[in-house]
Amino acid sequence: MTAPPELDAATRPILAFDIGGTKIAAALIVDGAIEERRQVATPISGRPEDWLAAMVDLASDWQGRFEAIGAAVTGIVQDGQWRALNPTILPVPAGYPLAERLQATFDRPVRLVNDAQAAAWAEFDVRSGIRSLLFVTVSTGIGGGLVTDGKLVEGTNGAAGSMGHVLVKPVGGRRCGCGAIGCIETEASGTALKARAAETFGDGIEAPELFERAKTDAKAAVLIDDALNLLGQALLSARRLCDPDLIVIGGGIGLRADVLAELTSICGRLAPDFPVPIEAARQGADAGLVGAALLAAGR
Ligand code: BMX
Ligand code: ZN
Repeated sequence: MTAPPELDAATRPILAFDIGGTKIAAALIVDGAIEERRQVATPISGRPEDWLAAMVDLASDWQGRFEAIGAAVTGIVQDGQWRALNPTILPVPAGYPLAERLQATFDRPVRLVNDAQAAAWAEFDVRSGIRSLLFVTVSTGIGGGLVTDGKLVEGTNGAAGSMGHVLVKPVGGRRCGCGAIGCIETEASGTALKARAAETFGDGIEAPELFERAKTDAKAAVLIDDALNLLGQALLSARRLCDPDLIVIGGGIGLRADVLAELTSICGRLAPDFPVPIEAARQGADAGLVGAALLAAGR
């Protein structure tokens, strides 16, 4: 009998996770394609053990069907350790050994990466003819990832591309959970829009409802306009710094057609010198999962 051929690294089935401020998603992924997918709301206890338990539960039907684990996480990853840049997005204890815990739990090799960096890698992989890309997610928080000369840039501290903490209102802005004043994340993320809506209309208005209101309510429209203008400026600063072939926008808010159109128009207006295309993430909300799987498969 001949032994089965060794699986090519790219075609190894991978168990992928995406741990965000709002949801934890899990998927079985082969060669960048999602075969099965599940998700739950991120437990709000703030205890990593509860997030880990949710991950075990999500993957319970897939025992023995994966060769490695890729996890895209909100926050910063350095040497397999995980921490928050902004603990109000997810209160990750500093230096949490997530890679070691996942390895001990699932008995498979683990690759950890920031969620937006993972998404940047997936969006780069799915396209041909480009060498660089800036990915920006506008979601619970605002994250970013950079691919330069065909390589994912993780940074000395795992924090490369941390778009959410580009300063847009250092004077008169809000204090961000990262400690600085006036980060774009405190002005234009889903969390920020909810907070700004609460200041004007009272509690309980989530970002999607604020966008709906803005169609008929001038005060809501001003809030949205201000947030998108600041976001456009942050995007332009990042674009100036990196000069990528392409900018890709993802996240629940970033994937809205009206948001993408507005950002394109702001960048075009403020920097007409050379156009950089801005596109929606082709892998939509799954870019982080796919990117983590590709990296875990060594691609
Ligand atoms: C925050 C930061 C980033 C993350 C971004 C988007 C934390 C916990 N997260 O800026 O690392 O990429 O939010 O995160 O500090 P998401 O949860 O909104 O996808
Ligand atoms: Zn910040």
